[in-house]
Amino acid sequence: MKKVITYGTFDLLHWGHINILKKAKALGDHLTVCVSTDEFNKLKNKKSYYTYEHRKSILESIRYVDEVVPEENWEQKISDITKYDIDVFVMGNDWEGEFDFLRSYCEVIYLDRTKNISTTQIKKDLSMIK
Ligand code: C2G
Repeated sequence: MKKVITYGTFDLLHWGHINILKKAKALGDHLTVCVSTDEFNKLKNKKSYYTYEHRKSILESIRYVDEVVPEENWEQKISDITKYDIDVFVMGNDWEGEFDFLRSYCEVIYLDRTKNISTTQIKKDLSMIK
């Protein structure tokens, strides 16, 4: 069984997230999503609207997602690849090159981001509504 993993906050889930999850799953037979905890988001200078538990339950409802586990720090990726027996690591290409060090452990694939959608843009647009 070819296992794929991807990482992210996945806040205010949108079709850009769905696109990458769909494409990531298509690269194998099983997709693990490592979703950032609220504490780790602080390290990423991100404040998510939905809590970790809610973001996890939303991701678990997606047909392309087989397993959702916590991302608690920047250093866990190498051990995750062993722990979850991963064959393919996938990230959007805003991360192009950042995770090439993982190539000695598994395949590393960067996928094109979906244009014209982001959680930041959603928050900005919504803040304009009086
Ligand atoms: N994404 C995308 N298209 C968008 C928006 C996001 O393909 N329009 C992808 C990102 O490239 C990322 C994934 O969706 O691969 C999750 O996006 P975020 O939740 O913003 O993830 P990020 O904060 O970049 O966290 O250790 C890695 C980090 O946890 C990544």
